[in-house]
Amino acid sequence: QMFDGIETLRDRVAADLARSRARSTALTDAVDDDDLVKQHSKLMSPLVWDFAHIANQEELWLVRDVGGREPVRHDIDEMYDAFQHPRADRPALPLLSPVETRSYVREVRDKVLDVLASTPLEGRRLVENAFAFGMIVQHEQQHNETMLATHQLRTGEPVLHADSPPAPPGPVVDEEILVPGGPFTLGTSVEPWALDNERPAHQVDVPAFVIDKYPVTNSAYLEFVAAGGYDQERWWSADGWAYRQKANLTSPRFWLRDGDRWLRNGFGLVEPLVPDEPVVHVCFYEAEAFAAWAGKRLPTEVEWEKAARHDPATGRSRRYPWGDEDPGPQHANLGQRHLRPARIGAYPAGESPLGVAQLIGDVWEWTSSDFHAYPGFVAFPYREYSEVFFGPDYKMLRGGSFGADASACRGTFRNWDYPIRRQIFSGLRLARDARPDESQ
Ligand code: AVJ
Ligand code: FE
Repeated sequence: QMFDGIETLRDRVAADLARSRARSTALTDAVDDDDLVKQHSKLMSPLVWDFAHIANQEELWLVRDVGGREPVRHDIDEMYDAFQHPRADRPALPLLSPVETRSYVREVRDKVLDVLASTPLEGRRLVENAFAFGMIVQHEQQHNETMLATHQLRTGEPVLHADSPPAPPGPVVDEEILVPGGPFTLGTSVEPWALDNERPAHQVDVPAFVIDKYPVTNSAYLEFVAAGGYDQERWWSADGWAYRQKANLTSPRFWLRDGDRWLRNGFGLVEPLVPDEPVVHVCFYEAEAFAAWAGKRLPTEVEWEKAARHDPATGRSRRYPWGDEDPGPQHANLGQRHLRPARIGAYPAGESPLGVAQLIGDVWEWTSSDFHAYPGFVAFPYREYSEVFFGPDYKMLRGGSFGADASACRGTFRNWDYPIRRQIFSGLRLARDARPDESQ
């Protein structure tokens, strides 16, 4: 359905592998060796751990499993197993040095390219084998986004550089959009690289609701801060208020107060807050409190996906808000092309049929939903990818950020994190129930 032929598939996998590796290399070459092995925050791994973990997963899934080859470094599997060592403990491990890591990463990749050239990608093995490569590309890109968040936490002079995102091409009118009630196809059974938790496609009935055209901006969020929202318990859930007190939250992470104005630190560059840029680095509890203060609520995960994928003209769910075409630079701010979210209105070509904008890219959007399996879920290729995280501990985020790569972001893609996390590139969009007079 999606590949024109086997050689196109092989070329596409090779190109995606090269692209994710160029990004890992750039993120690790940007800093010196001390910086690579150091822990910039207890929330994150040293960058050198992520890099070797990327190669170790690639070795496990592609060299050993798909390729049936001998292990490259069986002895380090345990050290780079995320389930064996929490992030806070990783700097104390006898990690491979930066030099050893780079040579391990290269050795694994050489074998992977050899496996790719000789692996059957036809008939019954296409799905399994191609998926393993796609999963590994997405895995590297997801860790690249995590490494980008580590960069945001490091102190010192800026080391990453990128062009500014596009400006809105015309006047921007923020508005609410009614999403009519009725059936919608959630998830996918055909998207080739969709992970287990996005499957299978199934119909859900979604009552009419209203969602904002754009994500919440810095200026809107600043009104909440200025109105004393962080000191007014009534906007916060019980857990949210307890965390706000414990962590002494007073504004989004990386905001700095300078007299009567606010600045923001983005990758070491301190500058005035851009009013019409989506707010980023808020945790779920802050998102929830802001929504309550604004007289609205967060969308559920299902509502978010319906706003993003539902085409009322055909009743069909699209791959992306703009259609079935893979994301291009005209559609969305993805892939670390820019080091910040784009101002609202910057991507009219990325709007959904109902006119909801910037759902993909810019900032991950918190939803009110916990992480649950879709009916008919089958863990694949391993329980530890999703299944062990199901339950009430995690909240779902949708849509990807400027740091998410297109290969690891689609209309069906589901991300999750603890409700206290704010070092990720997370923002929000507001929703509300439709009034009876609206939903006719
Ligand atoms: C889907 C982003 C929550 O980073 O923990 C990386 C992705 N899984 N390695 C994570 C992942 C295994 C995962 N998230
Ligand atoms: Fe991982």
